[in-house]
Amino acid sequence: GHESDWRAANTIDYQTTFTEENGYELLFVDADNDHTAQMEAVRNFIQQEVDYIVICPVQEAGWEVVLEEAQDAGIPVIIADRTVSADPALYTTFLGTDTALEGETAGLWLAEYLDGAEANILVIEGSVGASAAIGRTNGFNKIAEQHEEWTILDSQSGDFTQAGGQQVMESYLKSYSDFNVLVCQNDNEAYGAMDAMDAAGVTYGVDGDVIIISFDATKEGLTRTLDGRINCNVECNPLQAAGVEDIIAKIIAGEEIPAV
Ligand code: GZL
Repeated sequence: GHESDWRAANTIDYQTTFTEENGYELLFVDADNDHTAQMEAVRNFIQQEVDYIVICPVQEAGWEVVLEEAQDAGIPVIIADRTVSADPALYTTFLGTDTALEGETAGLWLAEYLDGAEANILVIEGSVGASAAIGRTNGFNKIAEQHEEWTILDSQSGDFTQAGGQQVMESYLKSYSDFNVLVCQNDNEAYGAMDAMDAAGVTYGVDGDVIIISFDATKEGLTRTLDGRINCNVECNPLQAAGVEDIIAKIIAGEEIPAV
């Protein structure tokens, strides 16, 4: 896709790693955050008899059939960035971050920052069905459940986009006036939410009324964290192509590949 700055960095990383001068022919498809388009792209790769297929799955569900087709065609599949719910026997390995740990990290940071104070929390989730959104939600909720002084008022998807973050925040501002924490599951959603709060005169950040927690720690996200507009930004490294390249080298060398 091209939903976020993180995704753009991830894409550039693949395109600058799997180059002709490095000995590769890269067939790259931007499926525009669409699961059906991703499955179609994988089927086309199988038809073209590629050597390896790398999938950054928009959603975790619905991959069993096309993974079986790739396996039947004898093409190793590497699942990258987000996980799939399919049986791990259907693909070579997964390489990506632990988004549940990222969610927990955000919760633990908030607990320390609030030091027992009450929290009325709004959440802008990532794309529906994406393991990154599910992981961050579950991880954060694991900590939230330990704090009876915290209330999660609402949790809706902003699809990891700036427009989505703004739309959800505009809707929240119509329904909620007593929130003091906003969790955005990526930086681009946070930028959109900030635009909405600016327009409504709601203050945020270290000197504002609303604590903002974000994920990705992109360059712009870090800038807004360092200047205090975002209170906490949980890192998620988009530079995964070298790890994928290592896995391919191991496959070529006939080495054992760990499942994760
Ligand atoms: C996380 C990745 C997420 C980023 C978003 O591993 O899947 O997708 O957090 C991106 O910015 O859209």
